[in-house]
Amino acid sequence: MPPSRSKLILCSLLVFAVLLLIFPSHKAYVSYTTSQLSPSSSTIKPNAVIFMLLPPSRVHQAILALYNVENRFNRRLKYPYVLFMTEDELAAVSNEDKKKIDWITEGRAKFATVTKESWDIPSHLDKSLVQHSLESIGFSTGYRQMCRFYSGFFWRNPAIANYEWLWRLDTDIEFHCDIPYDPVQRLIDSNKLYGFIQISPDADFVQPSLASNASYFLSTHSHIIPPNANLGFVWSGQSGIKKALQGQASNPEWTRMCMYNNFEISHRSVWESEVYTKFFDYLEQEGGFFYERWSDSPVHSLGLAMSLRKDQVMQFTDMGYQHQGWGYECPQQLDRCTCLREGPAKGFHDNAERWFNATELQADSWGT
Ligand SMILES: Nc1nc2c(ncn2[C@@H]2O[C@H](COP(=O)(O)OP(=O)(O)OP(=O)(O)O)[C@@H](O)[C@H]2O)c(=O)[nH]1
Ligand SMILES: [Mg+2]
Repeated sequence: MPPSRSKLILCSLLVFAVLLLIFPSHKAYVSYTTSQLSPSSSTIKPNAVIFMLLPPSRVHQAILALYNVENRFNRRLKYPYVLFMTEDELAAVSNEDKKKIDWITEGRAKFATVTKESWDIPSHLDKSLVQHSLESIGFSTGYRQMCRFYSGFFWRNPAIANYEWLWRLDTDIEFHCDIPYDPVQRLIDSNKLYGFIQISPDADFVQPSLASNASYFLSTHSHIIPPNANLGFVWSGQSGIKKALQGQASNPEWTRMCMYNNFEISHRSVWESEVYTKFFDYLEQEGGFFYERWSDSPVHSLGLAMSLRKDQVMQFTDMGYQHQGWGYECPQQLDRCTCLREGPAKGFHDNAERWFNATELQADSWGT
């Protein structure tokens, strides 16, 4: 007797369900090629990921940050999250916390481990010098590992290696405004490669030789530096830029201006560029991530200044983004913001002009 119509439908549904289990839906995000960076159809979802690095002691803080990010924009945008930890750190995260994260992010967050290469103190370093630096400059080994990871490795980690747009957030952050648009799409539509909110100076006494090393690198690699790179962001005035190009600049010529990169949306080509990868490799050999406290914020900024033009960067000013309880921009007259322009937001200045109005090298000065 032939099977009834309803049995046939039931069977096909079962087969379909089994197939879905065996072959989960293919990647939900379409890749952009670099040539598609020009204005694109907003119906194509950017291939982007939001990622954080955190030790177990910051899991609760991360949960609050994720809840805020979901409420402010990502429940709508639905970007996936990757939460980076070392293997040992990950083993210390409770199932209860994992389930909370799963719930808050509607299953879009996954934990990933940092590779040993990107975390362990490199074997070519002198351990006694590292120890001396930890005692004299301060900043824990974990902090320095974090700075090195963000300086040279995050984009290479297998968990985010297939994403084109990389959106870093820290655990100690809060958005005071709803974000009703897609910031990644905005970068793409505007043909930008890097998005930031704020610029801050970093201290030089904890990284006494970073600037002179960057200047030496610049002088030995000037042939690969793009002609309109925004060198004036990190080197003071015409004379500072010229000295830097000659390999003779150090802290006095360094503006110490840094992208405040606890919020940072970047296209991976920024980090994969010949200039940036060679710059990081050079710094790594010099050992300053552990002999001093070279931070990822100035390292990124020195690298960006050597590789990007002013017009390849975008600032976001309407997010009410705050890091670690410090000063932030509470935008005027935006119903979607819940911040007060008193307290930490009072008198806030984002220093964005330090990138966009930076000194430009006179055309005939290159290489002189
Ligand atoms: N896995 C791991 N993550 C860390 C460690 N230290 C810091 N992080 C993460 O790295 C990010 C930046 O760390 P913070 O300590 O907030 O550093 P910061 O804001 O640059 O520095 P301060 O302004 O000096 O506090 C945060 O998201 C932390 O969760 C660590 O030892 N292990
Ligand atoms: Mg912080």
